[in-house]
Amino acid sequence: MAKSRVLPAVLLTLLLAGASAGQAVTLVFEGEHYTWIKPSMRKGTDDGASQKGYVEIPLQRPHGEQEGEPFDDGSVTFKINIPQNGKYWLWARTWWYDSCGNSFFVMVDDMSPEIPTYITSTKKRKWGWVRGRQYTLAAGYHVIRFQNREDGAKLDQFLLTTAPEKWEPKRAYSETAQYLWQPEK
Ligand SMILES: [Ca+2]
Repeated sequence: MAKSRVLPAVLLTLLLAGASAGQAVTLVFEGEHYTWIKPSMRKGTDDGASQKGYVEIPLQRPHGEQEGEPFDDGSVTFKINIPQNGKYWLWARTWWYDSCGNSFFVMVDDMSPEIPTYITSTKKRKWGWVRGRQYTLAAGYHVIRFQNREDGAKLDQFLLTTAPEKWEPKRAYSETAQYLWQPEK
């Protein structure tokens, strides 16, 4: 009897795990493969970054040592094609200079919101993932912008995923360039 009870429980767990993994949609974009860029945002290279490329708000001299207004509105903007309706968590793979160089404004579709949201974390001077907000996105084209909030902030990749809130990215992932809008040639 014990055997027959255990087996269905294991099968059910496997089926549930398979179902949730199979349904999650994850889109991965390289920061340096932006659609549009506005200085002072610029490209950089680093062996620790996926495809050895990133974009950054370069350090200023003097570097801002206090929280204040950004010195410009440099940004990268991505036009992407969401394949299916869903609630997508935004994650960004970033490198921060210090606690006054550890954030980007993030705008989704509304490029001049009254209160823009931003991403930040305390992880400094190494590449790592930062979670942003969850967005409800309909299938079709959307624009996402990362904009200067503090100098010394770098963006390697970002991803959008319908995986559950508890899921965390662990490394850099292969780019899903098919979801990035391409201008007609
Ligand atoms: Ca990259």
